Amino acid sequence: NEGKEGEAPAGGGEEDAQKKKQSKMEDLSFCNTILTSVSRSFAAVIRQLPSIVLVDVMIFYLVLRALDTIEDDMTFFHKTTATDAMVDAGADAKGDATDSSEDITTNNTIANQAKVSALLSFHKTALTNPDWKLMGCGDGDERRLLEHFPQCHSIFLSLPSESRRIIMDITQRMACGMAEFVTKDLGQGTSDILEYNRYCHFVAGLVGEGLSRLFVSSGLESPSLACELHLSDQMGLFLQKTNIIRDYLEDYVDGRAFWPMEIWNKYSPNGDLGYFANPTTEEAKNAGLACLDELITDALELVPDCLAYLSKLQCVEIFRFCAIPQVMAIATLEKCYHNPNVFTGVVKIRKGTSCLLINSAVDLRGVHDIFHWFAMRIMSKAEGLQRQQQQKKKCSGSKSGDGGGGD
Ligand code: RWZ
Repeated sequence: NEGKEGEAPAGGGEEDAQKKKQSKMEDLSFCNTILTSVSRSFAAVIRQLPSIVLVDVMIFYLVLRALDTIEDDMTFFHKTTATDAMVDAGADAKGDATDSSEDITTNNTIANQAKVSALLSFHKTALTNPDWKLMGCGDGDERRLLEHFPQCHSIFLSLPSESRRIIMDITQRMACGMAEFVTKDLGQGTSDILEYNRYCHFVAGLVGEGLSRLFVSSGLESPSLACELHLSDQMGLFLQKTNIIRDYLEDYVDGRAFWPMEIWNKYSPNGDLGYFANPTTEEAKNAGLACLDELITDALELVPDCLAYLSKLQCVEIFRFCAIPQVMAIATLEKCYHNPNVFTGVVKIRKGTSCLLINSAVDLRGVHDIFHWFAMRIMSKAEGLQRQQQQKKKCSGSKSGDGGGGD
């Protein structure tokens, strides 16, 4: 895409042009390396995309990952930036937040204010100022991504203008949605299913919309795909809900939980989401499992729309890019169903299983078969549990007048 954006070297600038090309190569190499370090699995599916969309999707991922790192940072007021508006926000916050930290509430409020302004200005700073970067936010490779953001920006600038427009639009709308949730106390999860869906729409559903638009603008998919906003949203929701279900413990101990109270409240007798974490009693254990199963059932309702979206794809590589995370998600949900490990540690699908899934997710038929197989396994587990419960009822209260044959 380089020639397009008019970097015509004015007379005698051939060496300059050479240098620019060299540093562009270094920037692209940085993006490729950092992508692999922040997400092995996404790097793999992105890398098999046709070259006309590959870099666009890669930059889309890195930009949103940078935004996500800002959203996740819990001590935001400590951060400073290289540029304008955010420096002001950071400076204000620093001035007020004394190191004595007597008032944690005040510090959190300040941190949240700084975070909200960082999120709301992200598209105007990170995506318009080529020197923008953020030091000391997040850890490890995510921190490195933000500290070296100009290298990402350099490749962003070389994308076609329509791709840049799409990435900017989605980034701005996602940031706006994230900002709405920063000020909410998520220690006890989201409130109702509507709010749970809304959060998932911002952080994942919009990704689906952006990807559809990038596919269409590359010419690899039909323009009508960009109109399937509901289907692309549901694709993102299915992945996000699966992560939220699986990451219960990790998110809960971090103080940012997403399980909707409208659902978990039915199972927690003390009105605390933490009731399910590391359960010691049989009651707590069973309550957690019942709640988990209901959340999984809610996520499964998205499956028909996910299959409908996949059925509209024409390009095989794009199909695989979209289908692989989906089959991983259904496998994860099956593994989580009624699994007490969700409440004590991490649940991961076996390496052999993921290899098999990657190899089968080549066409709609393969994906259908995988979804059917895991849906059947979930169904047998559910039926087994139901039989168990009926058995218990019969033993304990045969005099209770319950006719027996439940549904
Ligand atoms: C897949 C091109 C990290 C971009 C967004 C996603 C930040 C919060 C995390 C970039 C699958 C997990 C990655 C659900 C989309 N949002 N949720 C591209 C990104 C699920 C992907 C990750 C969301 C996202």
